[in-house]
Amino acid sequence: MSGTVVDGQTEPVTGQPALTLYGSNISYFTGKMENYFRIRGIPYHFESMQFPSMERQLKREIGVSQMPAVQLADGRWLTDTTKMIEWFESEFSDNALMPSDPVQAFVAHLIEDWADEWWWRPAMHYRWHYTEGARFASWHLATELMGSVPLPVWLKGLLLRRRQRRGYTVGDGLTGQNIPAVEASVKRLFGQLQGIFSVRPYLLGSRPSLADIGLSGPFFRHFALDPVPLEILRQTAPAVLEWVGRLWNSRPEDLRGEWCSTLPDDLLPLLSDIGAEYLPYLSANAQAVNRGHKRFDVQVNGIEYKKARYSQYRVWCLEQLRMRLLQLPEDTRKTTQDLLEAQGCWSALWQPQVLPLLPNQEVDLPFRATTKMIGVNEV
Ligand SMILES: N[C@@H](CCC(=O)N[C@@H](CS)C(=O)NCC(=O)O)C(=O)O
Repeated sequence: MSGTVVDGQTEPVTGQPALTLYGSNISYFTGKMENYFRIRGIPYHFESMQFPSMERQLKREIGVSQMPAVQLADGRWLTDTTKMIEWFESEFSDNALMPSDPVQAFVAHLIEDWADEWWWRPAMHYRWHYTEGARFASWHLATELMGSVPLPVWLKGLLLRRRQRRGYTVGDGLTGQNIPAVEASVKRLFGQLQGIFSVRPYLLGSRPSLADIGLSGPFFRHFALDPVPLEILRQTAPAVLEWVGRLWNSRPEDLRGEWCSTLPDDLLPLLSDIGAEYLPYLSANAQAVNRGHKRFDVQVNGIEYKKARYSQYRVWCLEQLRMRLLQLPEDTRKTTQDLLEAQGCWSALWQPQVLPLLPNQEVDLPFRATTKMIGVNEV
């Protein structure tokens, strides 16, 4: 599947497109990157990644096999949505995706990171646990990405379902016992966002920010696409569905709206969930990596994840959050610390004190990754 997207319209591929976005049109991080390109008005040509044929090329060009990957017109390859967005943003002089208030700017980075890393598991759960979602997604991916594999589509679908469950759902900490609580946490998020998008169009004002782009990852190609969470959204959080469409339809002109003057109170429950769930998980992951454990049990906010997969990449995510805090000017750092402390987001950020990073881990992003988000094929 391919097409050139210019100004929100899909057009037949006629001329030489500026850059190529390789991925899948039902992928979490590909969808996030597309939302970014559209908001910035960056034209791109979409190509579905082909497996297994592209795997070697991806490892050669970007160090790992993951999606999306971007190839620039000059032939260079890029990976990792967070660092790609940062790189493209450095080409603009207006810093238009970041709120002018540095405390809110830090919160935007924190929300992006949380959206990328924490909502991945529940998004994968809703897709691959329920037959309805798993049938849809496995048929789609088998035909979109694995057309050259000489096996019947039903068998490719079966292999995909097994791979995704082993790698990302029951193989990454979900159990019959914790699924109801994990689903309840997703519904709580839907409710919180329903409240926010009922009173303003985007998370931090009347214009989209990096925080909205981050949350488009779990929402655009998962919660608002997969049958089970989509029905929950329709019934309980239609303002969130409106936001998904609004963001997808946002253009560079929409970057002229207003920011909220101070951090809105309705974002505080999101921060306190980050402090109760995501940051303790990040810290437990770093401790597991420190001890050389590839699997670990972790209890956060009353939910026990069993044999969750370690992630070397997420050790780096924690380091990035610390670095962003330490880079703030002293008075802003103090205000941000007060805010984070009040929402229970402070102490987990600093544990363990020394992070088990690999030598030069991720320093070459967005051109080259050291690690994948999760070692999906590792036993
Ligand atoms: N940190 C990366 C994560 C990319 C990622 O993990 N993408 C998923 C698909 S949406 C993937 O390629 N997984 C690799 C696999 O399943 O082998 C980013 O921001 O781009």
